[in-house]
Amino acid sequence: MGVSIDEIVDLRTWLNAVREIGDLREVRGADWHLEIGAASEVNYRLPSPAALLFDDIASYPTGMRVLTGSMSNARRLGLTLRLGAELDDHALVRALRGKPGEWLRDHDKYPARAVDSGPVLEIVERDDEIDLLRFPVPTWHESDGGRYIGTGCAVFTTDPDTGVVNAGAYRMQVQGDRTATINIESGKHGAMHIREWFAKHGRAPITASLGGDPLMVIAAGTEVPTGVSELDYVGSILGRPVEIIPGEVTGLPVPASAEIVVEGWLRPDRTAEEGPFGEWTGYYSGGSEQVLMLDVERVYRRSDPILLGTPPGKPPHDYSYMRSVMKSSMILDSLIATGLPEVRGVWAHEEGGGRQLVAVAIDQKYAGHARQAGLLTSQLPTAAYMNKFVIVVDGDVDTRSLSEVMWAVCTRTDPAKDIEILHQTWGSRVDPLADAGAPRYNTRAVIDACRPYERLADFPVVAEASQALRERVIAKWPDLLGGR
Ligand SMILES: Cc1cc2nc3c(=O)[nH]c(=O)nc-3n(C[C@H](O)[C@H](O)[C@H](O)COP(=O)(O)O)c2cc1C
Ligand SMILES: [Mn+2]
Repeated sequence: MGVSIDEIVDLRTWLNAVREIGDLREVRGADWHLEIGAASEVNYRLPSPAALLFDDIASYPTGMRVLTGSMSNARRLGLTLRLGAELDDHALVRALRGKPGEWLRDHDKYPARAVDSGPVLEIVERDDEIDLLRFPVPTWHESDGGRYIGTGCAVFTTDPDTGVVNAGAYRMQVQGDRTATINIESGKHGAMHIREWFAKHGRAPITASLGGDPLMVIAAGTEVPTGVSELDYVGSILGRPVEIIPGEVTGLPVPASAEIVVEGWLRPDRTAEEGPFGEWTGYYSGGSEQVLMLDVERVYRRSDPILLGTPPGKPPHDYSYMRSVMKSSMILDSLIATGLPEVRGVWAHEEGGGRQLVAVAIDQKYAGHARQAGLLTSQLPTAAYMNKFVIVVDGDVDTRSLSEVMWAVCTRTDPAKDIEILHQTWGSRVDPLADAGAPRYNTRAVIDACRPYERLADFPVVAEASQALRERVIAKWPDLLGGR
């Protein structure tokens, strides 16, 4: 089944491709209040979740739609990254080897291109014509503080000195007809741009795309280095520039093929209470904080727009699979780049949000190899932030399978000598265990779940059928045993 990746130029053509591979389900009659969020959550827990396109949403006109589950399996994530829809989890990570480095290296060959028109200009709403709740913005989780219009979003800011555009995925909560808070962690590029604009000009210009090709969310939600525009990074992934239209009031980019884009200004004194919101750690966060609030002056949209929802929550959540794949490939690349030999695989598990639990497989070549792999991994710049557990397994163990990894821990780890605890390592404010106001250290464990090196030759033999025997019986009874 040949889906032509080059034909994917926006969310509509992306949906066609997803429909063609049998991965799209349309859901009618859901309520924006909790039902879209809960139906999406139930879907993420299925073995291979489909993409859900909600239409005929309660009290909204047909055509005002919400999409979730856009990148929650290997087929759709592979399509979105333009790598193909035929890869499985490991093949996707392998296909990504070296790619983030290439995308970065080539980004300046694909600067975003300004154009005059595009589907996003189909409808332009100005000032008091604007009502953000014209869109079926979900209340995603039962204890959320409100309706989040920005989950699968890309918030554009600029560096006031260089003009370089940044795109970050930062959650946006509707606060009024024409206002929405934008919750950005203070170290992020968008937050730095906003602080610089406030210091120099007393306000900060913003555009935010709230629906479009999910590739933009992957770029906006991934740590692309400072000074590199995520727009150019997306151009580099696509091999062609992203087309943008300068916004009427700020001149900031409005992606020409987007579904919905808002534009306006942030001002230091315009804040509102934000949250709580069910977050990727699996807990609610926020609640009492005052957060900067965007005064929306323009809405650019299609007549039947699709809001791209990527709600987090207790994993698996909307983008936990994407995060795992991206993290796994970046950690694999950087671990191999250290020169460590015989690395067989890496998986940054969804249970730990792609950060807290990383499994690494090696073929042991010398005494100390396993410990070296674990300690190195735990401190790689791509893996160190918020990590809690690195588990090192032998190459016969599938890092992707928690069941296999934990079997190795149960049978190859001697807790008294095979668990190294590290102190004062790189933690996070969003760690549910973190004490408010305390320094953001954490502790972590490197678990050596490899067979002891000195016993490799005489360690008990694994009691399972050989691959050849397994394949023979599957071939003999394909209907019975062939399903995954
Ligand atoms: C779907 C999604 C939602 C996210 N929500 C937030 C958020 O609300 N606040 C935040 O600071 N980071 C959030 N992140 C993480 C940032 O987007 C990520 O760190 C990104 O690198 C930020 O861009 P920047 O590096 O250009 O600042 C989210 C990521 C994804 C994929
Ligand atoms: Mn950035």
